[in-house]
Amino acid sequence: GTGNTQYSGSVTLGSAQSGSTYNLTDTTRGNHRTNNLNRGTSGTGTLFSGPDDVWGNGAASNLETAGADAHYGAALTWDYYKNVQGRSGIRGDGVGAYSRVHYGNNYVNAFWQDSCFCMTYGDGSGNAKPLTSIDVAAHEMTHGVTANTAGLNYSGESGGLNEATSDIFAAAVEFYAGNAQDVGDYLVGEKIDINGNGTPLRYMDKPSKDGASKDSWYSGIGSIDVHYSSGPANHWFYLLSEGSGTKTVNGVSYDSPTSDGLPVTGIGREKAALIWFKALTTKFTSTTNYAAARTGTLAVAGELYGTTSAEYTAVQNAWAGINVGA
Ligand code: ASN
Ligand code: ZN
Repeated sequence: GTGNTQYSGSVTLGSAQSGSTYNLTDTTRGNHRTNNLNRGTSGTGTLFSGPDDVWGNGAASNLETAGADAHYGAALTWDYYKNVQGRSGIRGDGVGAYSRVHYGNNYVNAFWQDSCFCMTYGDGSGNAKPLTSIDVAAHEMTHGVTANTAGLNYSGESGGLNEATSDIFAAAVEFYAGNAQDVGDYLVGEKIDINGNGTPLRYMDKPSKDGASKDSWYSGIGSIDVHYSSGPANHWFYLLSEGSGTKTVNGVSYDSPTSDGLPVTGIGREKAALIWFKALTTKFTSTTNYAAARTGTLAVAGELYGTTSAEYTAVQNAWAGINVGA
């Protein structure tokens, strides 16, 4: 079908036909479905369906539009994990999850739940637009991947690493999508305008730009909110991908410092994401902290590229750049 999304323009959506009715079930992606909660806050909602295979009109006032965005974000995330990381679905078993849109009234958040194997999106409120952008969808679905792999506990340092994992793959999926209207960047939630002044929810090149996230590790970082203790790991991913200092990518300017003042040479976001995914799925556990994440990613870099490689050195230097040392 065709989705007329709010954030990503006109896109192709996976749908199913039964008789003269079409519905938002993506048969090529584990039957991932998108449901309408119609402002409710419980239950599975109602599968989007209708007489034609066109979904939404690009405006938030059309109830199908959020469904089109959420369905598209889920499809991109599915494709990213399958085609880039070799993982079929959130559990790796080829089975799709489902999305619920139009959760509650003026709800300014989105969330993943293991209990329903589903993700849920609010419509936003005031300046904040519906939470259905590509990066938010990838962030939430990645919570499902993390829960089904490392199982990083959602508190303390492991909680920050859990959040960072969702931000890292949110960026990776957004770049992978190559969508002209929602281009890849190292910002999280830039389309939502949650602050009403055009700024994103989070910055990966210099997380402290949001006023609360930390750029570097310090003892005690495990006591702050996991959406802020994610900062150093997001920063590590940026440094490893693009290197320190100033850079413009897809028209967005970045300026990434290091805590030790030493430069980091980037290895590209594709290799950085491969290293993080392999560490997440083969090294990390529920209690992995920053020091253990360093050890795990170095082990993976050694396995993938060798311990004398530029990639291995870059992983080392990126950790040093966020104050996680030997
Ligand atoms: N949107 C938030 C997140 O995915 C919801 C939460 O705090 N868990 O991190
Ligand atoms: Zn999250």
